[in-house]
Amino acid sequence: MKSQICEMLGIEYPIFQGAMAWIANASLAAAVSEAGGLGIIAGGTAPTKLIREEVRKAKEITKKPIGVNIMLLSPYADDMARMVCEEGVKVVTTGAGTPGKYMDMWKAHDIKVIPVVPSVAIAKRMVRSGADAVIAEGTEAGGHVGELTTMVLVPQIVDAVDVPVIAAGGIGDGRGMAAAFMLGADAVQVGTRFLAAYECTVHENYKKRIFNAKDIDTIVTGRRTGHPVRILKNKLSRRFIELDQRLAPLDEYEKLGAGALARAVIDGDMDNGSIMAGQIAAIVNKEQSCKEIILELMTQANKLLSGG
Ligand code: TUI
Repeated sequence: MKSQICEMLGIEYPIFQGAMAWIANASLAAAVSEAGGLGIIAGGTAPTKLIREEVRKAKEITKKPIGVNIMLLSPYADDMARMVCEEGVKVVTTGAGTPGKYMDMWKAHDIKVIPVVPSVAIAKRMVRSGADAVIAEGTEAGGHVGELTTMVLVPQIVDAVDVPVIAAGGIGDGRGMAAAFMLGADAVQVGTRFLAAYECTVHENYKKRIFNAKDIDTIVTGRRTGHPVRILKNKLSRRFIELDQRLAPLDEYEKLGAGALARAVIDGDMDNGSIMAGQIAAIVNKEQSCKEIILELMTQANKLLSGG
């Protein structure tokens, strides 16, 4: 299953680790890259200095390629965009917006740019502005999501653009990976499954909630704000629903959401924290190393795709 994207990025397996804000740090990303996938450090809304340190730490752990994700809603996005050039990062993925204004700078630094896209129109726009590949992320994903499912989004984007397409959203094992390849994807991006990795430093309480999650345990909050976010149901998600029901002013969503992800990831607050997770959380049941996860996905997908 050596794909075009593996050649482009110099990786062994067509598996990206999803850029989970506050979670995907040097420990996780370096372990994924060392195991032959593409580890990605998530910029999230963290200050640039913190992420620069994570990039440097990761480079000490592995010599293999590592990506950085820039979340374009972050107040530090401009700074982060320069930092990846200064640190010699070779792969940048973006989320929650259009990175057009950074494209020339990144190209001048020989960076491969791979934006996450939630629709065909946005995918086409990204490719026109110079994207080397796109990540087609379905609404099954955790965190900030679009409307379309992976099943319908991936083949339509594959038909619409002439760059490699990485499928994301709802992929947690080799079956999902094989399905994504059948839809025309060149690689997959996996987030929630990597929460269960030994190398993932997310709070134990967060991991336990993932292990105990059932199929219907996630919900999309904040649709009214234009920034819908999929999280596990808890006290916080119920408070978001209350805001929807009384048509609360939009700044109340911002207040409720502020710092909520760090509360879950770092403090382990499973009531008032934002436990971002994809719909596939229910199949994630055991702790494994990144290497075990990647090899299991590859073995299972290869077997299915070869008719086994
Ligand atoms: O970015 C994500 N997922 C995320 S980011 C995040 S951090 C966060 N923290 C607090 C509040 C909100 C987010 C958690 N999860 N996924 C990639 C993604 N990108 N999903 C959807 C999009 C997207 C949406 C619109 C990409 C481009 C786009 O373009 C709109 C336009 O018109 O330019």
